[in-house]
Amino acid sequence: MTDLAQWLTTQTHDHALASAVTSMAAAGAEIAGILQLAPIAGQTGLAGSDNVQGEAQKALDVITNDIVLNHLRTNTAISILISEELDEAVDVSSQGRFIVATDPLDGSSNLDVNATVGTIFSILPSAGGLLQKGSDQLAAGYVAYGPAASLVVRISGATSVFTLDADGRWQQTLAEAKVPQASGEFAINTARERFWDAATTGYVKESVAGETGPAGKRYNMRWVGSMVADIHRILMRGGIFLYPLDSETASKGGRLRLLYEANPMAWLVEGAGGRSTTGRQGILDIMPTDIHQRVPVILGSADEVKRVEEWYRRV
Ligand code: AHM
Ligand code: MG
Repeated sequence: MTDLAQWLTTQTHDHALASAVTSMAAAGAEIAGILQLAPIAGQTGLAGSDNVQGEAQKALDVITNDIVLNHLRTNTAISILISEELDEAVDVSSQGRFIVATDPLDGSSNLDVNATVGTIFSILPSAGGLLQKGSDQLAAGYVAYGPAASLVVRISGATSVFTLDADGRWQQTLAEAKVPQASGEFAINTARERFWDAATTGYVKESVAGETGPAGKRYNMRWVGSMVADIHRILMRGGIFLYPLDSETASKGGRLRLLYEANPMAWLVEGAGGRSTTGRQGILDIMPTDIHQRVPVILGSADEVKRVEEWYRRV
């Protein structure tokens, strides 16, 4: 078996970059252990504070943010940490060559029901400053805390999948994830239909029409409500994930965050042969204006994403 350290030597000659990925993987392994025992430790409730997005923080949002910060603080390759849970970017090491942007605990509303949550991260060159396009990422990854803990990571080549073993090591279980080009599965919160724009409505209507409709095939719908879980499914077996701009989220720019949700996921999905867009622009081409900026997110199997883009051109 190939472990993460061995794989990293095949992906980059830059030891500092490899160490940044290693630090996030180590944080993920520690978080996996904490989550397994959180209900016993009484950590699944609210922390009593709000984050910068005005969302109530769970105790574990705060705990996992501290775990990530502690792992990065001991790594002199890291200059700055941007986190969903921290209003401002945090200085780490003045000589550090890399910025890490993270959502330490994505989908935390799923904790109370013991469903999959995740940690998402993006690694950017310090030289580019806080606001850089997703295409400038040097590496990205997430950890999905499901029945097994899965680390999905990409430097610049393939998107690769690792599983946490009993000794706390990440063992490669899929060398190259490949998102199938075609799929019959979509993931969207359909309870928001009344807020959707014409393109989203058109795409979903076409999809639920089944074999005799314009899409000419039958679709299934899946929505965990945890981006990491929904996108992990798409990476493994195809499909499309949509959190589009809708009339309720339009004033904020969307629901999901560009730097630590949309960009790393788009980087991983594209590395696995999939496609990503806001509907009107490639996610990785967006020049950010704020570290906590929100954007519409549509990504997954290339044929399905192209069909949504086609709708956006039409309406
Ligand atoms: P979070 O970062 O506060 O956990 O929020 C992001 C999550 C995503 O994981 C998920 O795709 C989305 O919010 C779910 O939204 P909804 O409540 O509309 O189902
Ligand atoms: Mg999140």
